[in-house]
Amino acid sequence: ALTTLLFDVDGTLADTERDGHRVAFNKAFAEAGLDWDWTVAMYADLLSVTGGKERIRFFVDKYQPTFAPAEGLTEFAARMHKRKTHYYLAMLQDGEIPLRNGAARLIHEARAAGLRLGIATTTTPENVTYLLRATLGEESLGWFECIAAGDIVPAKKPAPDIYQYAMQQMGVTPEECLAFEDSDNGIRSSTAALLKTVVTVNDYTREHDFSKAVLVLDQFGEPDAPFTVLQGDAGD
Ligand code: XBP
Ligand code: MG
Repeated sequence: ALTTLLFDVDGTLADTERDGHRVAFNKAFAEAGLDWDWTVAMYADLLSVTGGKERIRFFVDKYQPTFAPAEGLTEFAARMHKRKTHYYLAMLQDGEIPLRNGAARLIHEARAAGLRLGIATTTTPENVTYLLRATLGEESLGWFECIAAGDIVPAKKPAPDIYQYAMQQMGVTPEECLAFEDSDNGIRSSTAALLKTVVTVNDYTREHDFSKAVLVLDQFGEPDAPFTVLQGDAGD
């Protein structure tokens, strides 16, 4: 029987990428005196790589191949990423990034139904706690038995490791869990961990391949603004 819901964060609980992470990366580049501008369009390509440090290195390799920082690319990316995280956390703290439509309702209803909750994300741990605190309140940090995030597993999504880590921490099997994702890398990770997966799409992921999802929705929805089923049967 279903006992546990496992949530992705970026793109699933909140639309964090276009107006959050992307903007924070650009602020870090500007602060460092670099004239790099990750546009909305280019960021769709950059999102093919999960993890902010990994994404910076991917960008340099592909778009700035002659850029060779004296400290080395790994160190440079780590240093840039620290500043990016600083700017991103400030945006969360200022309440600039809301949860997606229906996400809070789903979490409240799941708790009321006695379901266990966990998080499996490639983003930095503080990004999750700041988002939850700013949107659902301080006490919501305790609603999630496991917040599996960032570099806790070396192989980020699409590898299954972060979901397997979360399930191991919670002592649950894939059969009793349902995962919530928004992207190709996300569903590759969750299904490789043998998880049934519900997808809510967003502007960056609408065209991704979700053939392995049990259900694809445009959003979680609210009673007065219901979701549209894009694939599967919400009655199952
Ligand atoms: C999210 C990510 C993260 C964020 C940025 O993917 O790939 O890298 O874009 O966060 P998913 P950091 O939703 O599949 O977990 O910069 O903290 O990595
Ligand atoms: Mg995601």
